[in-house]
Amino acid sequence: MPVSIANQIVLITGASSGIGAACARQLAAIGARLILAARRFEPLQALATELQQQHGTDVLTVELDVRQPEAVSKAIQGLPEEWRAIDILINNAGLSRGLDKQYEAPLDDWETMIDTNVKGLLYVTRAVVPGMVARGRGHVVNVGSIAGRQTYPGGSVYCATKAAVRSLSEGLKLDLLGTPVRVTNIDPGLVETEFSLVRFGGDSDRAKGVYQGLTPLTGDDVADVIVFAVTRPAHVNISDLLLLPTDQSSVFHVHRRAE
Ligand code: NDP
Ligand code: 8X3
Repeated sequence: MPVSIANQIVLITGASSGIGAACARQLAAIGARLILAARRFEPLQALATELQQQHGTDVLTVELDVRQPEAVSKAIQGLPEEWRAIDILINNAGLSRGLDKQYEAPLDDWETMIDTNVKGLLYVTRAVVPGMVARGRGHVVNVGSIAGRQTYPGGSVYCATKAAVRSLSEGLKLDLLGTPVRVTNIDPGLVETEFSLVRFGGDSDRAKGVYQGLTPLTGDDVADVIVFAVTRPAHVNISDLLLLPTDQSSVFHVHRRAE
């Protein structure tokens, strides 16, 4: 049976679109209080207004670039008193840039992916988890990827960042042993969001091609599973999840129908 998380404080990074926004909608529907963080403030505000109108959700929006360690620390430490006791952290902010060969890719793409997906996730974890340990409650959900389990051509740095997320989830769970704080790593396969649009620098035709002929996961499909993980009883830790579309078996095996 699910445990209620009504009135619990959930911080979602990368809440301005895709999986993060879907998590926000589902968590609002079950009464959570939400801190929504991302770089783009307008979509965050629009989402906050939607959730306030639809569910009466208590929402705080935070314009934040997770690549900036001082800004992250300041944002968490500077939260209004009534928002400080974060119960659930969803480390979802992340991105891919390009699909270039390892020996040809622009260095800047690597910096962006490593700084966001690995270092950014670490900065937020480092800022939030000590409070969870001190309060004796908390749950961290790290959004990895199937790309962290299998490397594909042109994806080696993105894949490496997601393999790192998997290691960081494992390491955090080890370091938190003896505390009640839980850690969940979730590795989705193909999810149709803004992810491919960002990867291909706004080329929408190329982005659409990624999902052509198959039925990909939606942000809501991933949010469903995250909500399941965070609503288990306190003694249950869902540690590791691989979530694929039925039309996908591995990064290399995707069933596409002729359209
Ligand atoms: P989207 O592009 O739709 O969402 C990515 C989110 O990350 C946006 O809200 C974006 O907000 C935020 N973000 C990116 N960089 C930063 C930053 N420096 N600081 C703060 N926020 C940032 O893609 P998805 O929803 O698909 O991606 C969410 C997560 O899921 C990512 O970690 C991705 O790697 C992972 N994933 C995605 C899969 C897919 O197929 N789509 C599959 C497996 C995992 P903003 O631009 O406003 O900052
Ligand atoms: C996103 C899924 O396979 O496009 O992490 O890398 S994939």
